Amino acid sequence: MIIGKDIIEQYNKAEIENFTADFDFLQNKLTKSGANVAEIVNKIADFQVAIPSWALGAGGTRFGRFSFGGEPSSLEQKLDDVGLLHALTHSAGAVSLHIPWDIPSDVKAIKEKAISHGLVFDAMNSNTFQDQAGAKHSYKFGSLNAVNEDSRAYAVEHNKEVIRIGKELGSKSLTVWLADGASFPGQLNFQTALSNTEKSLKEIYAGMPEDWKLFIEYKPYEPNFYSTTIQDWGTSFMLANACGERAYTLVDLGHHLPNTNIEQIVATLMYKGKLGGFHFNDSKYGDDDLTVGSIKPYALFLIFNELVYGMENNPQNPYPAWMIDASHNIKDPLEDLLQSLEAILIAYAQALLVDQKALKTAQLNNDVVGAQDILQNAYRTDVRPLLRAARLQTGAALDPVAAYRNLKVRENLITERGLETKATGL
Ligand SMILES: [Mn+2]
Repeated sequence: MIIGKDIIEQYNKAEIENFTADFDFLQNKLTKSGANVAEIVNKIADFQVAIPSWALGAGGTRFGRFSFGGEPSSLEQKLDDVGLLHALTHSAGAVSLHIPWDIPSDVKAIKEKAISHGLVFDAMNSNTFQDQAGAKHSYKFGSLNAVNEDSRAYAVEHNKEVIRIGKELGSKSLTVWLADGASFPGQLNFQTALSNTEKSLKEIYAGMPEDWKLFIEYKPYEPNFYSTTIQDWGTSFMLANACGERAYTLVDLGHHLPNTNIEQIVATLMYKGKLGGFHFNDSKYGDDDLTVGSIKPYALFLIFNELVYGMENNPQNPYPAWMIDASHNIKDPLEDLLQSLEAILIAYAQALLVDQKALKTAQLNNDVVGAQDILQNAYRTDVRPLLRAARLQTGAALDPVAAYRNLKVRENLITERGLETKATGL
């Protein structure tokens, strides 16, 4: 299924009157307070978030998986799904592939397919957290950190293969997330595990083309429950520094223990020029992989406030690679991703509204009440008309979820692909 511009235009016509009234009201209000509305709308329109290929099918838990029909069963179909999201929002202009789930059989055709949907290939993801059929060596007791030299070399070689495939597609970065760790005390020597990991990452880094970046992701626990070799941002930061200039830390919102001050981590990394990638999701307890903004929208805003500050004040930090990393166990994944994109742009728009000059003055005067008010004034603004203005500008749907339902996208996908299809992935 392809959603053409004309269909969206037609759909928007019915919504335009309500939109104009809301937008005019907000624009007047913001302009009076000194905000440059046109500039903010342009920034929202420009913001692009990569969709991971594994988020387009039903996700499962340790206990079960419930599919819902029309899932993409090939790389081509995954690109088509991301194409649908991009047509509806114009904010999902990139896809993040996972090897070995997404090895293209015809690179040229895949590239053409991506171009036809206006998509680029964002970071490539390697997989050393499970053994594939016919694997020569096992990752059961670790990959880049493994005691077993063969497993380690096998994992390094896999990452090099991912780089080769990514290079053909035009990707410019590799994300490494490791499940490596121990479930029981005594199982691993911490120092040996860390040193093995550093050595392996350096080998992978050395195998990257000159214009590539390496993103090192961290996570405190799961699948291992006693220790994880790259457990926190500090370990990732240390390893990135050991690798070199083009190695960075990747922050995944779900990869923190409850109540961790993620906005402070973001600020610290950007100050040091080492925040390379960012994965969006939300959670109540751990790595819950829930829809962005569904549990802690204020925390998301505070994080975006630091991201916006960093993008404006830290030229030493590259523009971060944004990706949604969530799992969709009971919602239609495409609707869930549309909700996540909306939540990301809302938090971004709110952060763009923060009066940075006034905030600095409040901080210099130790005006704690004033500082809080400045942040919360921005957070409590209903910025949705700004998102709609950006969508109108780019030819996206004013209300993407409503348009998705109106156009019966899922029903169409089920007709095209059948009820029993199953996406590769987790
Ligand atoms: Mn992640």
